[in-house]
Amino acid sequence: MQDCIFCKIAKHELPAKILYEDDQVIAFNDIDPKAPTHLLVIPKRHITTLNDLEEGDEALVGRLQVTAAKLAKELGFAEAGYRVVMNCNEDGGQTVWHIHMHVLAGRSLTWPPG
Ligand code: DGP
Repeated sequence: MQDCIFCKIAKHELPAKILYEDDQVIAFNDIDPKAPTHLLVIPKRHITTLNDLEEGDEALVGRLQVTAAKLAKELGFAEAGYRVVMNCNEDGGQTVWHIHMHVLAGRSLTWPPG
């Protein structure tokens, strides 16, 4: 997608603090962190919302979660704990139209979220 900022980050056309990358996913620091650690894990392929996932995307979605778990261990917050969130559409709070997994850590997170 030509105007998608996350596609541009995935293609290294926009700067981001990249923490992990493979052929299918990339993880980088959120530009507007809501916790001491706030990462985004995204598929490199453009998928606009969670509603656009299709049969066959199961492994890709699993890879996002496995990447989050790997980073949690590598960055040292796995044991203390963290939260994974994926927002979908306006009521879900989505503002960037390329699916992404938020990984929040580094403080005690309240529940329920606002
Ligand atoms: P959401 O509201 O769930 O769509 O989350 C979008 C997140 O993306 C939000 O926490 C801020 C982050 N974000 C928006 N633009 C950029 C950017 O250009 N670079 C980075 N690293 N993060 C961005």
